[in-house]
Amino acid sequence: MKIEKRVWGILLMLFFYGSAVIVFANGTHTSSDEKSTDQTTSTRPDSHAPLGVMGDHAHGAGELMLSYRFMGMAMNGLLDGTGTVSTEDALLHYQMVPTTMKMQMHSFGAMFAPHDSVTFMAMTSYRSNFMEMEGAHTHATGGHDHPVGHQEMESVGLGDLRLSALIPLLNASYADLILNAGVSIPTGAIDVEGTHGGDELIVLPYPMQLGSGSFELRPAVTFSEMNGSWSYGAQAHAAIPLNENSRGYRMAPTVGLTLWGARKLNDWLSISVRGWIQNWGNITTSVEHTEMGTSEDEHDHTSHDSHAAPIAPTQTVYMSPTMDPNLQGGTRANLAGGINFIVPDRFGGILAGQRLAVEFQMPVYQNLDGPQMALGWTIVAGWQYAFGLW
Ligand SMILES: [Cu+2]
Repeated sequence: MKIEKRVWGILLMLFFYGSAVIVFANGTHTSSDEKSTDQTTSTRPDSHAPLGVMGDHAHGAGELMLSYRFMGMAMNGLLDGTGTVSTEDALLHYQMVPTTMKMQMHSFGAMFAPHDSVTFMAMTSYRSNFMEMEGAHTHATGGHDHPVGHQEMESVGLGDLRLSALIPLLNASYADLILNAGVSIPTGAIDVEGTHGGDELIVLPYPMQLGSGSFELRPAVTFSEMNGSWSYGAQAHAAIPLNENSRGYRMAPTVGLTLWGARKLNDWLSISVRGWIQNWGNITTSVEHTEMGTSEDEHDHTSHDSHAAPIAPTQTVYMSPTMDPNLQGGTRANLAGGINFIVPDRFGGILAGQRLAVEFQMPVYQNLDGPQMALGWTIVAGWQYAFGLW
């Protein structure tokens, strides 16, 4: 009953949030004479932000945009603050330590503008996570055909569903200011299980789960401007989880700021440089002294001794840093280079307006509550196509 109440509370909040959006939409409704100028700029390759930026543009009335985006991400090694921590050092405190992680995400999106004053956007994703770990101990159970202590974990499935309303506050021929009122619906699993060596199934650690488990507000505001062959923009964004999820934890809010500049080389190609900084906090949990790997009901920690070496006095209650809710937060600054490509209008037909874009991202500063896995690099590649329904 208690959970039902909470769900109703969240729905109510979403309703008010939605109402506020509609009020905003109607409020900006009056300046619609300038809207037609949008058509003249929308065919520029750089009229869409670098691919890693979401919700950067709105559409004209009756326009539908479909998109597909692939993201590949690699993480390597551990950081505590800004300093690296070796696997060996981390194993003094944990039974299991992650060494590498690979993430892949296929995102499918649609944008639709019923009116110039509002564009709706929906995005869902299919994710796969793969993590390699080293163990401090050998297992008595399970047949290993790999080096002792080496473990692999995998999780695959649907991510969270993102819905948003984009409200152009300013829509001039050269500049746009867009308010993004977004929400995230927890369609991604947070109870994916795997093994950690033996035959015992455990719930995989936080970074391996596919969703946040919580309803989130995802507000953003984006400004972009064109100046001759150049364009630039800025976006501030946040993700605010609203409720504790079904496993008794809640992700911390994330805030971020991104700045980019792009240069149009001709009518079909632009290149971009982007920098951004992001900060996110640790996980709060109402389940005390519980390892991620074990269920919420009472768990005798010594049961690990059935297949593990005795826990050294320096060891924490968490089997791995990835399972400690207090080792999930951090700050990261990134630099990215990108290319936007569009088939120009002169080609006509269904080819005109087809967009392809790529962005390659590297962190330049990472300060993590650790030991926590360090981000290596990210690549985003995608396709977008907008067309008028009326
Ligand atoms: Cu779009």
